[in-house]
Amino acid sequence: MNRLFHFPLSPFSRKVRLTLAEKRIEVELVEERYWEPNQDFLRRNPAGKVPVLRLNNRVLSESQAICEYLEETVPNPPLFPRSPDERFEVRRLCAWFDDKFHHEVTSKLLYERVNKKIMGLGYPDSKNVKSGAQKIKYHLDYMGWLLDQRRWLAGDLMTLADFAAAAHLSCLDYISDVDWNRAANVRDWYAKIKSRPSFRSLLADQVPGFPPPRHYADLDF
Ligand SMILES: N[C@@H](CCC(=O)N[C@@H](CS)C(=O)NCC(=O)O)C(=O)O
Repeated sequence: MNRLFHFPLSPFSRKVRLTLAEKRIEVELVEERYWEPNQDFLRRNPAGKVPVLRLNNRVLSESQAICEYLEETVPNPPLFPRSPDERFEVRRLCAWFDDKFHHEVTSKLLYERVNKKIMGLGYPDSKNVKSGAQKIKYHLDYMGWLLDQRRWLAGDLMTLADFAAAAHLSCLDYISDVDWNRAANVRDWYAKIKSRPSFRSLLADQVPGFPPPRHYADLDF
């Protein structure tokens, strides 16, 4: 049985879930409390991070490496364009969201408000929350600027870059930390992604103690 060891509000897990669903690869989702000691989990991924995918008896970790492996082994539907220049742009933007956005926004808002509580690490640090709330504005503006020139973030096709971005933003939307009124084209982009069948399982996620706001699963938010 193929399995994805994940955590519902892990953006990296979400990127892989979206890729698997787009490519219609069925997996059983196994929730992993990665912060608790677990030898089995460390054997699967010595880095101690989710997501980990068990696929046809292979154990795969690192979300970008997993998604690129899936792209190569199950090419349809493609989540990368053909030309090296366009593929470069997809990879650049995946790194933008998984490195820069993650460091400046996701870790400052989601990890402070939710992960700390779940892991028993105390209260949010208000300095970090303030910084994340400030920085997300710049990222939404950057996305708006990209979408002024392109239909999707990396070009005229929907790609893994859109899923990387949507994975982070959907986690933040779960805690109402995205101002969708800031840029109409970003809101329209998210509405398009959110209405894809691959997004359904993300919209059904529930984290005990943190009920999502009503708009989170609403396609007409
Ligand atoms: N580069 C990794 C990052 C994965 C990651 O940081 N996952 C977080 C959960 S969102 C985690 O497992 N953190 C545990 C840790 O850093 O020890 C990937 O893309 O898979």
